[in-house]
Amino acid sequence: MYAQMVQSEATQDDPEKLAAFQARIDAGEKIEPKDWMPEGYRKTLIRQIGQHAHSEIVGQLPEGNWITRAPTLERKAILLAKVQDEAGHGLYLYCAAETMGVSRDELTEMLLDGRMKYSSIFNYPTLNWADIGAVGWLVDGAAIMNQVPLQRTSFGPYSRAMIRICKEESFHARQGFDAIRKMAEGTPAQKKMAQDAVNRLWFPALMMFGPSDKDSVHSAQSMAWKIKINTNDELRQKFVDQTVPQIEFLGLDLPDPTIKWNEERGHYDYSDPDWSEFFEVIKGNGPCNVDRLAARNKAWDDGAWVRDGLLAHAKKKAARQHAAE
Ligand code: BYC
Repeated sequence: MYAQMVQSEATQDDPEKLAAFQARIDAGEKIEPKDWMPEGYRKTLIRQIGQHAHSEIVGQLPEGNWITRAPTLERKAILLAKVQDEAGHGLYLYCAAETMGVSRDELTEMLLDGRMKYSSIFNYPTLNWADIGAVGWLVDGAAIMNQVPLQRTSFGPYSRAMIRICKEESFHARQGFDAIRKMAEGTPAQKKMAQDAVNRLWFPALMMFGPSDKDSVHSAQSMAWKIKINTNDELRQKFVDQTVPQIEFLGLDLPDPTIKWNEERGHYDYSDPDWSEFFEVIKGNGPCNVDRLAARNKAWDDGAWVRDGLLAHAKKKAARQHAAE
């Protein structure tokens, strides 16, 4: 049932109820879990919040890989805290999705068997320490650009989760910028590593905002429902405008030679990522898709005894309480 739920917004709802619902959205009201909502609204939120939760969880893998190899104790403590925060973000988001009537186990199963997606960015490898700085700065920076407007999303539990998440994401982006700045100001070899990380992660970071507006299937309906506040291209442009001066501040070369300030538009011109690569990555054919899903499947299987034990304990406790009543 939920497999179908994450596929399409198209449903048949009572036109009067639909109109009243849209009026609430247009008036800026928050929709809460027990309120009436179109099935398409519910499906879209389960798809988006679920995908977002999975991204937070899978996003721990490329960074977690570097905890044991952080260059100093301070960097290790910071990275450890960041990776733990991502787990917490996943949990807030799974809880928000659960209010829509889908369980966390169902969502997890859909991730594990490939029916649900997670952000394309996490299918790229983190090859060295400079990549960890670049991930914090560019990837969390892109995530913040997307997530700050989502604090105003129309669904109450999602909006409230985003408020907490955004506070922590700001710290994540700052620690990433600080790590990459240290490398950019370091030895020629360190500066070269920083440049290489920016060159490799720039276009994958741009892909995080989704396909261009002309190819985005869900944007129009999601914006009408105020699930999304901005289009994919609007946010991508904001990210470019914010990040180019930061690259220049670091004394690094721009990763895309076509980047140029456009006086007339008041924005930087830039090149789009290779969209055929993006669509391959989200189909499962990126550099790390197989490894990421294998790691999540292994973690799920290895944790089965813990879940079984907890469930057995809860059942026993409930039976004891029942007998005492
Ligand atoms: N990766 O019609 P569209 C983070 C899919 S950061 C994979 O524009 P929509 C973190 C899309 O799902 C990342 N798939 O879709 C940071 C749809 O396919 P389905 C998490 C993508 O939903 C640091 C199809 O392409 N953030 O967690 O209107 C450390 C057509 O796209 C991507 C969020 O998830 C992509 N990049 O807009 C740790 C933010 N882009 O579902 C963790 C919330 C598109 O029909 N999500 N697709 O099969 C959103 O804002 C929106 O879902 C998107 C896409 C902007 C991503």
